[in-house]
Amino acid sequence: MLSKLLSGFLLLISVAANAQEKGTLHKRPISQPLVKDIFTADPSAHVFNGKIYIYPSHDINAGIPENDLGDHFAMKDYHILSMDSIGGKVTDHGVALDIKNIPWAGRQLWAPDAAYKNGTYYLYFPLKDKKDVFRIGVATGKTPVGPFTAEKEPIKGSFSIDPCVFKDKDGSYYLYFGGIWGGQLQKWTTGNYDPDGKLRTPNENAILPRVAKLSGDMKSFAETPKEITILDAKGNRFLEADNDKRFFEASWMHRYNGKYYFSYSTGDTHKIVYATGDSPYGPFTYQGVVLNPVEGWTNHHSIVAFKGKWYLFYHDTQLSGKTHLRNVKVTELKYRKDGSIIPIDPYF
Ligand code: FUB
Repeated sequence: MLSKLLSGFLLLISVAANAQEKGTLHKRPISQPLVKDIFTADPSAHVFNGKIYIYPSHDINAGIPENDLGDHFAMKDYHILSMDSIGGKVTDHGVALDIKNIPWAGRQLWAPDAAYKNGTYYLYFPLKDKKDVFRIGVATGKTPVGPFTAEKEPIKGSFSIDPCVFKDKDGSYYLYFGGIWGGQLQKWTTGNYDPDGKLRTPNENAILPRVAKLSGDMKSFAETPKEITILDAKGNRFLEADNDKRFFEASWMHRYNGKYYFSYSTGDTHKIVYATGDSPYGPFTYQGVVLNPVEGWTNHHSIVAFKGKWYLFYHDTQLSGKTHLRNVKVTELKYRKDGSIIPIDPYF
C-alpha cells in the first residue's frame, strides 16, 4: 500500500516537472482581465477628476504573420477605459481615435499615453508614417475619453515608440519614449533615420531611451530629445548583453517620496524593471524588478497612485494565449520603507 502511494506521488512529481519544463503547468494569475469583449494592452493609467482612466492599445487579429519586428501588432484604433474604483465596474468608452482620421498614418497604432493641461486632454501615440517610420503623434480632446482630433503631422523631431508623458512638480511635462527591434530606436543612433541601423553587439553599450521636455502647447518638443542614462550600482552603463536589465521599450515615469522612478521593459527577458534618480532627465540607477514575466512575449505597464494606494497596470495573454491579443490588468504595488519596490509575480 505504502509503495503504491509512493509510486503515485513520484509519478505526480514527474508529470508536474515535465509540464513545468514544457511551460504547460497551469499558472494561476494574481488578477483578472479588466475587459473581456475586446483585447487591450499597454495600459497607461491616469487619475483625472477622481476617476481612473486607462489608455491602452486595442489589439486586433489582423491576420498578419508573427515576426520579430512585431508586424502582427497591426492595431487600428484606441478605446479608453475608465473605472471609479479599483475592482469596480470598467467602462469601455468606444473608439476615441481611429487610424483613418490621422492624416499622416501608415500602419500600427501602438502603446499610447495621455495628459491633461488647461482644459484639454492630450493623447500621445506611436504610429508608422507613410514611409513606414515610427513617429509620435498627438491628438486633443475636451474629455478624458475623447473623441480626439489628431494633429496634421507627427510631433516634429519625434521617432520610435511608446510615449510616456510625465508632469513634474513644477508643472513641466516630459515625454519619454523609445523601443528597440520593431520600435526602430536602433535606426536613430546618429540623430537621423538610418534604415540600415543595426542593434548593438553584445559587448557594446546598450541603446538608451529618450526624453524631451514638451513645449507649452504640448504639441512639440521644447528641446532636442536626450538619451536617458541608466547605470548599474557601480555607476557603469549596461551592455547590450545585459538584457535582463538594459532598456528595450515601454518607458514609464513616476515620483515617489521625492525620487524619480524610471521603469521599462527588458524585452527579450520579459521583465519590467526600474531605476531611480534625482531629476526627470536622470541619470537613473538600476534598482530591480517591478514585474516578473507575464504570459505572452511583451511586458508593458504603468504605475499610478489612487486613493492612498499605488497600483501597477499591466497586461498578459490570459484570454487568448496569443502574443498579439492581450488583456489589461491591475494589481496593487507596494514599496518597502527604503523606497524600493516589492517585485510582483503575476502568477501564484
Ligand atoms: O503594443 C505594441 C507594442 O508591444 C508596444 O508598443 C510595446 O511596448 C509592446 O507592448
